[in-house]
Amino acid sequence: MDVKKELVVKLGKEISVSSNEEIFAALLQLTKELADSKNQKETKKKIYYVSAEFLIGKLLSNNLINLGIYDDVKNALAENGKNIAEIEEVEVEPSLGNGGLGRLAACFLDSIASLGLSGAGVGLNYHLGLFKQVFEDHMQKEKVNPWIEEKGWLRKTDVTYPVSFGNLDVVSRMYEIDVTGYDNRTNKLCLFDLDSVDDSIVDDKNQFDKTDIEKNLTLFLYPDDSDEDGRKLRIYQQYFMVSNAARLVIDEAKAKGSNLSDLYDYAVVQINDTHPTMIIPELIRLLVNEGMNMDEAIEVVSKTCAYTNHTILAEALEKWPRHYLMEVVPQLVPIIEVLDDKVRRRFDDERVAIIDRNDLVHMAHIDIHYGYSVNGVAYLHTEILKNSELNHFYQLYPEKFNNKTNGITFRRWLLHCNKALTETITDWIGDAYKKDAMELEKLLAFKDDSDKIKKLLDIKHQNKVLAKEYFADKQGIELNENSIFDIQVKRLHEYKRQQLNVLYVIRKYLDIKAGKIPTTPITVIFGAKAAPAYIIAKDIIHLILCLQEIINNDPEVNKYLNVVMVENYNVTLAEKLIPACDISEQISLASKEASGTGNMKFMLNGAVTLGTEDGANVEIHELVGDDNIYIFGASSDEVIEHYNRCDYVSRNYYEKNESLKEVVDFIVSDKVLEVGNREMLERLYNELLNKDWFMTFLDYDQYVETKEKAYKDYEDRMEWGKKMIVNIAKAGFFSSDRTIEEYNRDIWKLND
Ligand code: 26Q
Repeated sequence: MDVKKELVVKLGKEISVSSNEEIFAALLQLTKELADSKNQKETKKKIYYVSAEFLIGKLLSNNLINLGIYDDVKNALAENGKNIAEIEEVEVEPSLGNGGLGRLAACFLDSIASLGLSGAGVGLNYHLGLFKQVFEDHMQKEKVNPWIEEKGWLRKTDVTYPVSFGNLDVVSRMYEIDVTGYDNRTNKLCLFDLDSVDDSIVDDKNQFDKTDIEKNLTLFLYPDDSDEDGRKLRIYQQYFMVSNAARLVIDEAKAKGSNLSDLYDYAVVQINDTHPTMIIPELIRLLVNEGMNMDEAIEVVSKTCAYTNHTILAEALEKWPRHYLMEVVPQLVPIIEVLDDKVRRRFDDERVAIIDRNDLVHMAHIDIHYGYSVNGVAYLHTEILKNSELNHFYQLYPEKFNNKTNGITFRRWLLHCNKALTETITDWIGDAYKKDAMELEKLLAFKDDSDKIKKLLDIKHQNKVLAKEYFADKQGIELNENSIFDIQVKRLHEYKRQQLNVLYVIRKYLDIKAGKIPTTPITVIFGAKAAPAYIIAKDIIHLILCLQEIINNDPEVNKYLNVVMVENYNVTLAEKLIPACDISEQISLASKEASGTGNMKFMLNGAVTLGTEDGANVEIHELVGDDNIYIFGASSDEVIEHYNRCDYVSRNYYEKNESLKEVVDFIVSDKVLEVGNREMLERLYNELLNKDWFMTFLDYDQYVETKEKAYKDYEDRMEWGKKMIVNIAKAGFFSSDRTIEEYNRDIWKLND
């Protein structure tokens, strides 16, 4: 295809005289046509990945890469004085996810299409997505975040379904977004919406009438720690999503010849955490409506649905009061009661009941009893599920439990975001690794080759310069490209322990003030949104922003240490920061981070991990070996022991440790109070001293010591470069292509 000619036809004029917006629109059209031509006939069995979140990021460049025309487009534009990076800027990033779980769903869609599997994502078309974060007075404020535009990837379809709630009947509409596979088929992401939803009911403080379901149903994505207020609306959203998904599954199966008793030969529904769990009673309800008897319907659905667990935090497991369900989805309650009744007849164990004594419906319990597979998302996570968190269930159904260690799509997280590294790797080992990620291991042959190492160090430096330019332009932030980029970007949560990193920053600041100067300057970079109702998380952001102000303006310190918190961290910013990173902070309290996927993205881009033995860090450690990772902190067993014995007392650590005491006291020192808010800082200080539920103080000493070691090792550039090579070479295991092959082999079995 002559890309240039196609573009000129679409533009109706020369590229050189077209605006960036016009070129974006033309590329959008071209991409959609090409994607369409790769729609393939569906195989008998299809995977439906049902998820409340799909954090897809911008799509233009990824689609061009997957369709094989990125370079042609880039060159055609360049010949006409246009820069593809500027065209990318025209696209608005949809924020249809909170974090890991939503981004994983997006990576999976890419891999499902790239492996040529017949599959679809099913979710909701949130009009405003997650809030946009801005900083005012050193605090997070939430603003609306519209993303739907006249010219975008969404296609309106004619598919509509009636959906009934207790007090309201509505008619849905399906929208589609093409999911292009890398040199393969095109699948669809199906997002359901309501025509009556009205963006204008949201005021400038992000507030709206929560009772007007017809107008608000798909306005927002709920943050992962939502307030009481939004809970009922979340049930409306969840039912709306699964009711549509169930209809889609059944309609498509029937169209392919299913008599519904064999539904599981035509469809597999992967339930992404408990948010889509109501699809189980809903499918049962629909099958019964089609004339099937209840017992058979339950059996058919149980052979169709599989569940993925993404969290071990007990407080994050969804439990809905039965009376909420009675109000919103009364038609499901008798079915859920039958499901509970059957469980109670089989097992005399309150802990595995679906409806508990307090009349709470445990969504995960529905999935485990009435799905045929339960998987965790990293080795350690699955072990903890089996041996402690879900042990009662594991005893009942050992055969259902399996591990699927997460992965990331290398198309976005290497080919797209790190062009220089991609080119160099291709130069060195050819491009087979683009389809078979394990080929990256060939790079190990170069780990003692000083020219190759110099080249890698050089690419890292270039990427720092690119990040510096980007953040200077977009956020007015100054980054020192000659400093160590030490990065922690992820949702803000106490278990992820941004506060531990902050304690280190204070330690370093005080050391520099006392004349202990680092050899190489350090830039500690944070990026994180806090759920609007998560008070302590917002206090931590406040402290980071105060430190940023104090440290970056202190002439004695700012030559050696800088603190930067980027605003509104999202997929686009991740693509700029990750390739520029030296040290990847993965410092969750062991046992709490199910997997993490940022850890994999950093590793693939040549950063070295500083982390605890948690989630997929355990597997990274295993792959790269002790010399190429910095591991510290209490083990998950020790942590679980502390919780069981209730014997962790943070104040004891504080009182016994001079360095720690000095650092913690600094939070409420005059220096910080001068720029910050007393109430917020004192609350955080007290929380750490009196509670510290995620054991920051327990790991403080080891963290400081290990980080100092990493900084010192960084000085030996050749040795450090070797660590970078090993990390990149060993990252192949974390390709989501591998993960999806395993899902297909063990759970979906699409090609049987
Ligand atoms: C629940 C109830 C009410 C409102 C919101 C929620 C809610 C929403 C989103 C609960 C949890 C989430 C998101 C969880 C999540 O992102 N988990 C992450 O999943 C990743 C992919 O498997 C893992 O790598 C991370 O370790 C895990 O934290």
